Amino acid sequence: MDKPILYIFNISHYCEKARWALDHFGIAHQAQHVMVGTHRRIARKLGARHGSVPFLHTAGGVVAGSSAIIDWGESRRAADAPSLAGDDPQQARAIEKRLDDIAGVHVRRFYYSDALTSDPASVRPLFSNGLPLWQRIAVTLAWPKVVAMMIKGMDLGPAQGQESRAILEGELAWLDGLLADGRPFLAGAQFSRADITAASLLAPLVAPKEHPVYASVVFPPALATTIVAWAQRPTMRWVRQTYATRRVLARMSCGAPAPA
Ligand SMILES: N[C@@H](CCC(=O)N[C@@H](CS)C(=O)NCC(=O)O)C(=O)O
Repeated sequence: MDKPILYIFNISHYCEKARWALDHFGIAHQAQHVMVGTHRRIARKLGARHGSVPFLHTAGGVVAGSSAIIDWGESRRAADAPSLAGDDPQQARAIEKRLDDIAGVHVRRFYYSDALTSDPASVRPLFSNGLPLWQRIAVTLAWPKVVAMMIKGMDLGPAQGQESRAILEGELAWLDGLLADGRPFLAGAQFSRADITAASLLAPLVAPKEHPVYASVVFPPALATTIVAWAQRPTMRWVRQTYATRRVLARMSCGAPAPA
C-alpha cells in the first residue's frame, strides 16, 4: 500500500485530532471521507475492534481511535517531527483522556442537539461533500433515517443540548484555570498530544480559520451565540492561537493538506 488511509467523517473533531497528529508527525497519508452507515462495515472488514471513525488502515493492519493513531504515529514520525508525548507524558495522557471522554462528547452533543433539531439539512453537506455522486445521493435519501438514528444514539434534544453546554462550562473553567499562569502548553513545557486534543475537540466552538473544515461551516443559532459568548475566554483564545501557530505548520510539514 502506497500510504496509510485515514478513514474520517469530515465533520468529526476526533478525526481532526488524528489528522492533525499525522500531519504533525509528517506522516504522508490519504484522508478518506467515508459515507456514514458504511463506516462500521469497512472498519470491521479491516479488522477493527470497534467501528467509530477515525481508523487508520496501514500496511500492518488497522489502528482504531484517535489516541491509538497518535501512539502509532509516535514511532513512525519524520526525523524532524517532534514527539507529542510531552515532557510529562502521564499528565499529557490524563488531560487527553479527560478531553476525549467529556469535552469531545459534549461539544458534539451540544452541536447536534441544536443543528439536527433546528436545521438538519444544514448538517447533511458535512456528511456528503467529498463523496462520489452515488454516495451523495444515498446520503440524501437516507438522511431522515440517519438524523433519527443520531438523535437516538447520542440522546439529542434542546434539554440535552443545554445539559451539554453546562458540562462544557465546567470543562472550560478547568482549562481556563490551567492556562491562568500564562503557560503556552497544557502539560509541561512542550507541545503535546494534550494540546492537539484540546484544540481539535474544542474547534467546533471556535471555528478557527486554519481548520480544514469548520472555517466554511454555518453554525446553528444556539452554537453561533455560544461561540460569540465564549470567544474571549482564555481557552478559546488559546485554541485560536494554537491553530494559528501549530496547525498550519503541521499541514505544511506533511505536504498534503487534508481535503475539506
Ligand atoms: N474516542 C474515540 C471517539 C470516536 C468517535 O466518537 N467517533 C464518532 C464520530 S465523532 C463516530 O464514529 N460515530 C459513529 C459511530 O460510532 O458509528 C476517538 O478518539 O477516536
